[in-house]
Amino acid sequence: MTGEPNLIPAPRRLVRTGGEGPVGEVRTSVDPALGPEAYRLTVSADGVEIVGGDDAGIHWGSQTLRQMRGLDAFRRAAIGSEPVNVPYVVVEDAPRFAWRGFMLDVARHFLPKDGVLRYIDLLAAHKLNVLHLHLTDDQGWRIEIERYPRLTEVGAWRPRTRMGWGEPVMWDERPHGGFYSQDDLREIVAYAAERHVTVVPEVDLPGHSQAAIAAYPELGNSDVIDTSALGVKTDWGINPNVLAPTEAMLRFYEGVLEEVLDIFPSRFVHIGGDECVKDQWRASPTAQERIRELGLKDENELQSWIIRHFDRWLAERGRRLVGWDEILEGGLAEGATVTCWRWYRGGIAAAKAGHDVVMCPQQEVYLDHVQAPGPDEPVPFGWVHTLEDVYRFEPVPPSLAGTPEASHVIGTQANLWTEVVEDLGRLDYQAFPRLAAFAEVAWSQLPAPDERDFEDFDRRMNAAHYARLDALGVGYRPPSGPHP
Ligand code: TNX
Repeated sequence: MTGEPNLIPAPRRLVRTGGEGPVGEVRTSVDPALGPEAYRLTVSADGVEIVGGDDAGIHWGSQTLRQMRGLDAFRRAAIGSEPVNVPYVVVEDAPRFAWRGFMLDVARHFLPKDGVLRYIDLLAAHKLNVLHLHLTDDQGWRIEIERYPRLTEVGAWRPRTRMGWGEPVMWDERPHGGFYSQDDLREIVAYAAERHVTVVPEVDLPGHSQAAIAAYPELGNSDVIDTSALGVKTDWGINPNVLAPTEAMLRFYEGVLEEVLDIFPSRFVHIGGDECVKDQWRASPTAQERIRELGLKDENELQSWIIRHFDRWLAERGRRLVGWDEILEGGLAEGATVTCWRWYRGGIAAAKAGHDVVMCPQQEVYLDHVQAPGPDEPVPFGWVHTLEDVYRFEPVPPSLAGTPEASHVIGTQANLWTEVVEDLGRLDYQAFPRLAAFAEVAWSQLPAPDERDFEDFDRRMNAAHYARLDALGVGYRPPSGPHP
């Protein structure tokens, strides 16, 4: 007997029709009536058939079948010699959200291309379909821009790195760096597309830009500080060294974005917008002059002026701007979509104003945060988000649920910042198993948080899914807790 399929994420409907048989050739077809990304998987004595609402639907159906085929379907090389039987079933399935994302910060710690490709495989295996790549930050610039070579010659490298966030302050005294060539990124985009994953690039501005300023000091507020003395940042936190709000800066970033658009076909392009400290703009005669010239009220409106510029610029090129929820301050740009990270508030306001929103609150789905209370987690950072907490995360807050504006919540995303995630081992440990719970939240139609059957999810994890992650070679946090 093959037992229960124990699928993750849980499908809408699964009926066992009795019996089981080997998987031969899989017949596939498209029936648009099923809807985007939906599929119907039928396994019977007649063989296996997957009907998708589109090609993505067929792909997600094949991921479900893969789970039913057993562990060899997750290994790099099969070790079983017996053909496995799969149970006869009819599975009908469709995603709850169109944007089921994972944000990976490759700026704080660079993740070489192979690691990114591996994560694309892991996302696809969990029916997640957006990889948001955070490509630039104070601590590193990771995307080759041909017209501005110093961005990676200078901005991709730092001499040492602060270890952890807390006291005592410690440094690893090791050079760190790296970047993706444009060919690397094209390969990543194509690999993702084959797996129905869209790569959404992020170039963070006007805050979180010190690596760019280190490369091109004229981008910073040189009338306030000596920007030529700034290096790539080696420690963490909110940083006062931000871009100067000048026409020259806008032209520079248009040049950057032109190359970004050429590499990434994604409709959505993320321009950051988070945590831009306005102190230098307050002190800068150039910035103050700009505020007067443009007839703006304050520095928030000045940030908004920058974001609106790129909103229009992207729209003219058939793309849509995405930004963190700080872009609401000073007025939300007309076409903007918001990734809401500071609880739900900005997302609710944006949805009520008719903007699309991706919910990724820091209080719920920040996978850099610890996953258990107590002193034993290897990287003691952030609030506690246990596996159960993530399983009970609800992307649509009560004040939007049931209203027409709820349809503006186009999706949800788990974010993994990498200040304290320095290699693939740590990345796996922080991401899994929580990303499996998140995938179920993003895909499945789950009841309200309090009514969710976490025990059932946990049972499916223990009965089947941890073994799949083992077969995939994922170094997840063991359910028994970290190694001493
Ligand atoms: C806040 S979330 C940030 C990041 C940090 C993260 C650490 C967001 C848009 N900004 O720069 O890495 O907290 O959890």
